[in-house]
Amino acid sequence: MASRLRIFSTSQIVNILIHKERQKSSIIFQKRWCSVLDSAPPKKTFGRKLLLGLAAVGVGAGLYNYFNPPKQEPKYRSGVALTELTDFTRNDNIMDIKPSREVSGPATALGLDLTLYQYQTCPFCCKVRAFLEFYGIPYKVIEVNPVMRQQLKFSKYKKVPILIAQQKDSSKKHQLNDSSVIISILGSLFIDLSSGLESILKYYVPLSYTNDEGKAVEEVMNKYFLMFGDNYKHTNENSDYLKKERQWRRWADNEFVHMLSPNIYRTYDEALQAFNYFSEVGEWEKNFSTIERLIVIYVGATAMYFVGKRLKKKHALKEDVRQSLYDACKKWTKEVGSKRKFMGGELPNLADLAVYGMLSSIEGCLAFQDLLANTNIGPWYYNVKETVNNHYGFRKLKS
Ligand SMILES: N[C@@H](CCC(=O)N[C@@H](CS)C(=O)NCC(=O)O)C(=O)O
Repeated sequence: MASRLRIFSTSQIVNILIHKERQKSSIIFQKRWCSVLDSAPPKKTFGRKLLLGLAAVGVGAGLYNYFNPPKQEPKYRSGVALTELTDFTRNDNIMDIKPSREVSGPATALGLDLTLYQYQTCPFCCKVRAFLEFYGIPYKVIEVNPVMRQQLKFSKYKKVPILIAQQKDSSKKHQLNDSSVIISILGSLFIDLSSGLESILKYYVPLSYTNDEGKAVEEVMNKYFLMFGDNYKHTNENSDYLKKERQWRRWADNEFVHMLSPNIYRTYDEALQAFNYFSEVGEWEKNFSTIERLIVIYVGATAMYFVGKRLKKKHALKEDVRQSLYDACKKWTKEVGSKRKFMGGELPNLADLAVYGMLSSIEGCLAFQDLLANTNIGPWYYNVKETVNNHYGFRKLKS
C-alpha cells in the first residue's frame, strides 16, 4: 500500500502537469471548434476541481510517505547472493536416530538444538567439539560407523562433521557441512545472539565448482570469515588480529592436519595402537557390534598404515614424519609467542581452538607423547584444555 502511494505521489505530480498542459491546449482546441460550430465552450470549473483534487491527493500521499516511510529491505552486510534463502541448508530427510550420547553445558538458553554427526577422533570433529565445549553449548552426538556410514544415509555430503541445527521456535532442520563453516556460522551467531541462526545462514552460501582434480565440489568461500553485523568497530589493530586468526584457522585445516595421520600410523604397531585408542574413546564397544568393531580396528589399521605412507609423500613430509609434526607445532607456539597465554590473548580464539581441537584427536597416541617430550607445546595445549573443559567461552556469549 505504502509503495503504491509512493508511485502515485511522484508520477501523479508529473501527470498533473502534463494534464494541465493538455487541458490548456484542449480548451484552445475546443474554443476554435466552438467558434466554428458556434456552440458554448465546456465549463472550466470541473477541470480545475479535478486538478485541485489530484494535487491534494499527491500532497497527501507525499505527507503520508514522509510520516510512514515504506519498509526498507534489510541491508545485507556481505557480498553473497542476496536472492539465496536459508533453505539451501534445509534437510527434511534426517532420520530419527538415537544419539550415541548427549553433552551438557551451561549455555542452555540459546534456543538451539544441535546434533553432531562425527567420528570421535576425526580431527575436524574434535575441532568442532572443542569449540562447542569452550562455549558450553549442549549438543547431541551421533557416532558414525566409519566403514558402513549408514548414519549418513540422509545426506548427499558424506564427510563428517555434519551439524544438524534447529532453532527451537522453527520446524526447519539445517544441515551444516564442514567444520570451519559450522564454527564460523555459530561463531557469528554468538557475537550477536539476537541475529538468529536463519539470518546468519544467508551469509554462508556454498559455491559449486569443479576442482583441479576434475571433481564437482561445493565450498563456502568465506568460511573463515565471521559476520560481525553492526557491532564491529573497525580499527587497523582489529583487522590485523582477525586476519591472523583466519590465516591460522586455514593453516590448521590445510597444513597442520596433514601432519597427524602419517604420524599416528607411522608403523603398523602404532596404527593398531591408534585404532585401539579410537575404539576406546569412541566407545565402539557400545556403539558397534563386536564383529563391526574388530573389522574396523584391523582393516582400518592396515589400510591407514598404507594411507599414512601415501599422505607422507603427498604432503612432502620429512623422512622421519615426527620432525614435520614437531616443526609445525614449533611454528604455532612461535606465533603464539611468550607474551600472551593464547593467540587470542587471555582466552583462546578460533585459531587456538582449531589447533588445540585437532591435536586433541591424537592425545592418546604415541606421537602425542613424543610431541610433548620434544617440543614446548605442552603448556599451551593444557591451558586451552582447561578453558575448553570449564567452558570459559560461556562468559563471552552475549544476548
Ligand atoms: N573440510 C572438511 C573435511 C572433513 C573430512 O575430511 N572428514 C573426514 C574424516 S576426518 C571424512 O569424513 N572423510 C570421509 C570418510 O571418512 O568417509 C571439514 O573441515 O569438516
